[in-house]
Amino acid sequence: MTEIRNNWTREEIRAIYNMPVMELIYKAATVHRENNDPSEVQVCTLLSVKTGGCPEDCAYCPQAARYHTDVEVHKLMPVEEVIASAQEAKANGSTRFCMGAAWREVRNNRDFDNVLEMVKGVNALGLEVCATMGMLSPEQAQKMKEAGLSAYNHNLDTSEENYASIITTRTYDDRINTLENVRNAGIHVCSGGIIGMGETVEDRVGMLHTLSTLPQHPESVPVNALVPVEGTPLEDQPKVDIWDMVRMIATARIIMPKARVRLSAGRVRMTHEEQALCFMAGANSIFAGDKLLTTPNNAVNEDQVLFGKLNLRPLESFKEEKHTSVVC
Ligand code: SAM
Ligand code: DTB
Ligand code: SF4
Repeated sequence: MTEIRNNWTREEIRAIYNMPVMELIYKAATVHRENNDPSEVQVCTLLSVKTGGCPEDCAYCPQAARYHTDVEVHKLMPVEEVIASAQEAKANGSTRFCMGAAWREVRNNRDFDNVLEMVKGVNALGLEVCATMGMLSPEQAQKMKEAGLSAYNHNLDTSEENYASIITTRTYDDRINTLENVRNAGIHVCSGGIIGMGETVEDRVGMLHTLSTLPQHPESVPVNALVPVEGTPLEDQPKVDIWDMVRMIATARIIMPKARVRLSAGRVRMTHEEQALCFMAGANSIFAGDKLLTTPNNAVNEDQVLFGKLNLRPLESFKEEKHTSVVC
């Protein structure tokens, strides 16, 4: 069994990231097999429950109010519509339902009460419930936990050094604080980042270093390839090279052996063969559904074909396995 380490050095991570790519994939695939069933892939569905109009200035994001994008702004969806959408996701084979809100932070108001109702309702369907809604206080995290939240997504996105070139309206420490609040409430942590924003290899290494030296590794680590959206400052960024994606996934797999490494945004631009390389390198989770939050994603039936070809199996919900609604 692989030793789980929280004392990785930047030098070690840099050396892994820069290994000859075939050696890197082989090592990652080996670590993956020692720690996980490589045929099992978690399928998560995303729903944007509150879209656009966000006060933050994240340079990649089509939902920031200050950029002129085609995103249709929408206030918080009614609880029943969200539950209906979760039911559909379940019918399509998802075991995790993730609700996204374009907020800087969660506020203690009627919207938050409704979010708690959404979490309860999705939980009652036997799905794992995840949310990504910006910063959370310790008290809000506790309430989310009590409502049945399984995991909270809050990405570091890039290295601490590069953070201010991507986002100026909050700090890296704000991000880490929320991750701590989530962890302390007993909610699983989902945190990763984006490549293809013009960052250096050292920034990628720095972000992976922060994630892998948290007191406990995140249970899931999404690796997003930037989806350049017209109207955002990063609209002209070139497509991410597949080998960069493979290096990120493989390195995350080696240093965080048991985390669910999620092949996230950008998958829509990848061929079946490219996605297969990512699974070989240790990715074991995807977002399914025709849409991510606001941008297109791979068609559900196309993913079914891919899973069939590669003999991959969607992960059973841990909740169904145990026949219980208790989470975490
Ligand atoms: N507002 C909350 C927050 O920022 O944490 C939650 C929603 S936000 C859209 C969730 C994550 O989506 C971001 O942290 C970022 O990693 C990812 N994301 C947003 N726009 C993206 C894009 N154009 N390409 C790739 N990932 C993106
Ligand atoms: C994550 O790391 N990737 C997802 C999820 N967490 C919330 C979001 C990707 C968003 C891509 C751009 C969009 O569709 O708006
Ligand atoms: Fe707002 Fe989140 Fe988009 Fe940043 S990433 S602009 S916080 S919705």
